[in-house]
Order: sequence, then structure tokens, then C-alpha cells
Amino acid sequence: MTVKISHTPEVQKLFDDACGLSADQGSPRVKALMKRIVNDAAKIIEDLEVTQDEFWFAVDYLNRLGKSYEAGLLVAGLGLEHFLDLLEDAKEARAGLGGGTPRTIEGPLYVAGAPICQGEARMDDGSENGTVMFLKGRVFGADGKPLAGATVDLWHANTKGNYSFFDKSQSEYHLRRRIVTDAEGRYSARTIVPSGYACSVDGPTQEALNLLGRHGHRPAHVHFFLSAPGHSHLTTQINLSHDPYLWDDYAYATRDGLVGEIRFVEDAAAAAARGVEGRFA
Ligand code: MBD
Ligand code: FE
Repeated sequence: MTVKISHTPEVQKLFDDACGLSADQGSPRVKALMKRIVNDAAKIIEDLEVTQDEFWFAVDYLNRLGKSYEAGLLVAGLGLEHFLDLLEDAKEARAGLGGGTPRTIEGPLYVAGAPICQGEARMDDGSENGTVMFLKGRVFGADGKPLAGATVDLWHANTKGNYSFFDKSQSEYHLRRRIVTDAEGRYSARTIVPSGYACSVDGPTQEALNLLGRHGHRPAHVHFFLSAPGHSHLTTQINLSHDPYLWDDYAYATRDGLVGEIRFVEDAAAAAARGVEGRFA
């Protein structure tokens, strides 16, 4: 039987010391987390016989991942952000709560502070030759009653699958708005149909996905934060049913109840004439 070096008193003392367990300063929480992380890393290195080349490749990979601000993309792709949702779902179920629109991941591309509009908003700046999209909905509390004055914070990608702020070619807060619901809990927006997101093909996230034999595509989608005084916050999305990646999402965000179908019409003016979305015409 071979002795696990990572389990020896000498190594445990080394890691205890490295994680500040014998120091009376620092954060107890960080010490506990770091102790577990370092121990588990050592176990992985020993059990999977990680070579020195692999070790230093991993160090370099983390440097490149951070340098390109892609850590949020990687945790989504590894299913860890979806796992957080599954934990929250289970917590809610244990408390006898839940129901209503499911939660799903935020992703790494939210920007706070989008313009606030009452009841309705135009989200695009008219600079893109996109397909006009009308989006409307209604916010209800957990008791099933419509919620007036709720904030619907929306963000989505442009026709190229890029998000404003991260894509400096777009105007400030392009395709990002906060809409306050009207007396009946309703909100509506005029915007453009987004394209699906794809991880940068030469970035470190796609590099890892390639080594896993995977693509880095998300279906076209619209993100939502829903909030109202006295109510818990909901983070969710609508994923668009016409997209081939709908159920093949690299970030595992599509869920039952979060699929939206766009009703495509030839001519928005004709649709407006029928009185459906007339006020945006
Ligand atoms: C996105 O647009 C996104 O929503 C997620 C979760 C990950 C990467 C890009
Ligand atoms: Fe997104």
C-alpha cells in the first residue's frame, strides 16, 4: 500500500500553516475555504498523478483566463453557475417555497445602472439592421397578484451576439433597460432580435472547451432581473425557441418554462395596424 503524501502529518502541517490556521490574524472563513481548496488540490495532484508540466500549464492557464476576464465564462461552461441554481431550487423546496417562473443563471455580462423607463422602453438605438422585436410581459407576486411598480431589468446581445459595455462598438447601455411595471404589473419593450452568444474562439474558455470536445455557444436569449420591495429577487432568462442551440447551451441556462417563441410577422407596420403593438409604431 502506498502512503498518500498529501495525508501525512508533515503535509497537513504545511497546509495548515500556509492557510493561516496558526495565525491569529486574517479571516476564519477564508482560512477554512483555503484549507479545503489546498487539500483538495493536493489530493487531485497526487491521485491523478498530475505532472509538473501539467501543473505549470494550469498556472499559466489561470493567468491567461484572468487576463482576458473570462473566469465567468468558464464557470458557466463547467456547469458550476447552473449548479448554484440547483442549490437554490433545493433550498426553496425544503422551505416549502418555489413555484412561479424558474430562476436561471445571471452569466458574466450584466451591467448595473441601465436607464429606467416607466411601463415601456425602446432598448435599441436604431443603429443596427436587426429584426424588430416586441417583448411584453406581466409580473406577479408569489401570491399570484399582479405587481405594480416592480423593476424589470433586461439585457441582451445584439445581432452579432455581443453585449454593450463589453463590446465598445455599441452605444452606452445599448440593449439594457430597467422597466417599471404599470398598475397591472405589465411591461413592454421594443428592441431587436438578439443572436446567440459564442465564446471567443481564440480565448481561454474556448481553449478549455476544445480540450473537452465541446462548443461554446448559447442560444439567443434575453436576461431578466425582477425585483420589487418586499419580494425576493429573481434572476432569469427567456431563451428563444427558434435557435438551434436552445437545448444545447454551453452554459446550461435553458430550462423548462424559460423558452420563448417569437411570432415572426412579415411587416411590423401591418402588425401595428392590427393594434397589437401600435404605440411603438
Ligand atoms: C452569456 O451571454 C451568458 O448569458 C452566459 C450565461 C454566459 C456567457 C454569455
Ligand atoms: Fe447572456
